This record gives sequence, structure tokens and C-alpha cells, in this order.
Amino acid sequence: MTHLLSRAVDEHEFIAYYEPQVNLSTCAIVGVEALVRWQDPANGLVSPADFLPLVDRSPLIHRVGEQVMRATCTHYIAWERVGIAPPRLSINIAARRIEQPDFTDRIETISAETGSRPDCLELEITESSLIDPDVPLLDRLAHLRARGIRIAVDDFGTGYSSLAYLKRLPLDFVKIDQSFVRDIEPDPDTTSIVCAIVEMAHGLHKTVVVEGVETAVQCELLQNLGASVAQGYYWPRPLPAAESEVWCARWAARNAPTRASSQSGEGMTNASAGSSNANSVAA
Ligand code: G
Ligand code: MN
Repeated sequence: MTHLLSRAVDEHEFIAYYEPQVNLSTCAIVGVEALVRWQDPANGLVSPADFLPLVDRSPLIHRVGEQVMRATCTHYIAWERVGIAPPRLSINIAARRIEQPDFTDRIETISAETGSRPDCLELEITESSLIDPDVPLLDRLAHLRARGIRIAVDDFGTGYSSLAYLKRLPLDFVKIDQSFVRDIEPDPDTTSIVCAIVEMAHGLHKTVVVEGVETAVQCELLQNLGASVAQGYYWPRPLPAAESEVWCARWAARNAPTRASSQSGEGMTNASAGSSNANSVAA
């Protein structure tokens, strides 16, 4: 398997699919998360669950991560050039990559070489890799943040951690893990947990993003709990770049008159690009 993965990197078979992030009050698309997939010529599209754990444990993680980030930034810049890019591009970063002493240089190099503005970039780092941050890690994140790059804690609530790290880390977004959303409807205890996470995140001046939203009921519950941004299969499913471009273009066309305010992630309405579902949660 490792030699297949190694060949896959050489052949640029790892590609990004894109999932929109939606403002729950305005229905505006405020960002897009890049999700890695393996386009295997022999087996078709391979889900990350079937290869990412292996890649994560191998030295290939650095090359895969950088290759996907570079391709993603290139897509985003192309969308920006024609005026259809959502305000933010979110990229998942594996724990082992932020441990690299030259991690910040590598990120800044890709940003510079692709022409991506740092203030459009968001790096998602899983909670489990942030639990016990050492000083170099804190410095790296602070450095990137000072450059304008946003930092999100991903899969929040699954790290079984002390919450002390939240005080120490330079973070912008708390992404509530999809496992909570799955249970929110039938289980009042889960609702209480999500409510507590939202309140805590807001108290710490972080924006809450909820992952894995699949139904209108979940959407409404989460909005009532005060979550600001959500993503999941309720909206267009993650799509490859060319198809994402279509919903980016539709979104941009619908929001053309309020494009200036869209940069702040506010003031946009009717951003149901590519989905009739999203209309049902319009404020
Ligand atoms: O760890 P992270 O949150 O980045 O993982 C996102 C993964 O979850 C991706 O592989 C993506 O395809 C998947 N995903 C995204 N939205 C949904 C959803 O609404 N439901 C489910 N079951 N999976 C989702
Ligand atoms: Mn993520």
C-alpha cells in the first residue's frame, strides 16, 4: 500500500474536493473547506478514511499535505481572478506537519508562490493535536496568525482534553465535531453539550462552525443555539474543483450587489448556490 501511495503523490493523484461553509443567519457561503480525496486510476475515488490514517503515519504526509494545499490555493486564486471565490479557503493540516520546525515557512512559501492572500486562508488543526501545545507550536501558530492566516480547532469535543489549551492557543474558529450534530435531534443531552460549547466559544471570542449538518431540523436547532456557521451534506456535497466552480459562480452572481459586505462574511442573502435545500434556512 505504501508504494501505491508514494506513486500516487508522484502522479499527483491526491486531489481536493470542496465543501461550502454557510452563515446560518444569512445563508451566505462564507468559506469553502478543501477535503482530500485519492483519485486512484485503478479503483476510482478513494475516501480519506481508507488512506489518510496510513498517509498520516508515513513521511508522505508532508508531500501530500503540501501538494493538496498548493493545488487548492491555485484553484482558489483562479476563482478569485474571475470574482467567484468565497471569502475564505479552509485547509486541513495534519498534526505531524505543524511539528516541523519550518512549518510556517512552508505555509508562507505556498501562499506566496500561489499568490494566495493570507487573510483568505484558514488552517484547520484537530483538537487532539493541540491538547498539550509546546512553546514552539504556540509560536508557529501566533506567527501565522500575525500574518493574517486564521486558525481553527477541528473536530472540537472529541479530544477528551482539558480545556486549558483554549486559553493558550491563538485561535479564530472552533469547529464542533459532526458526531454531536448527528445526535442533536434525538438527544437533549447532546443539545446541552453543543449549547455549552457555543457559549464557551463565544465567551472566548471565537467563531463557532458546526460540521456534518445534514437536515433542516439540525440546521434550525443549531441556529437557535447560536452557532454562526455550518457545513455538511445539507448543502452541496463536497465537489471537485470544476463542479465547485459552478456553485461558486452561482453564489457570486446571487450576491453581486452585496459583494463588498461579503468580504466580512456578513450581509449576504440567498446564497443557495447549487442547492435548493439551503433556501429553507434563509433568515
Ligand atoms: O476532520 P474533518 O472535519 O475535516 O472531516 C471532514 C470529513 O467529513 C470529510 O471527509 C467529509 O467528506 C466528511 N463530511 C463532510 N460533511 C459531512 C456530513 O454532513 N456528513 C457526513 N457523514 N460526513 C461529512
Ligand atoms: Mn476539517
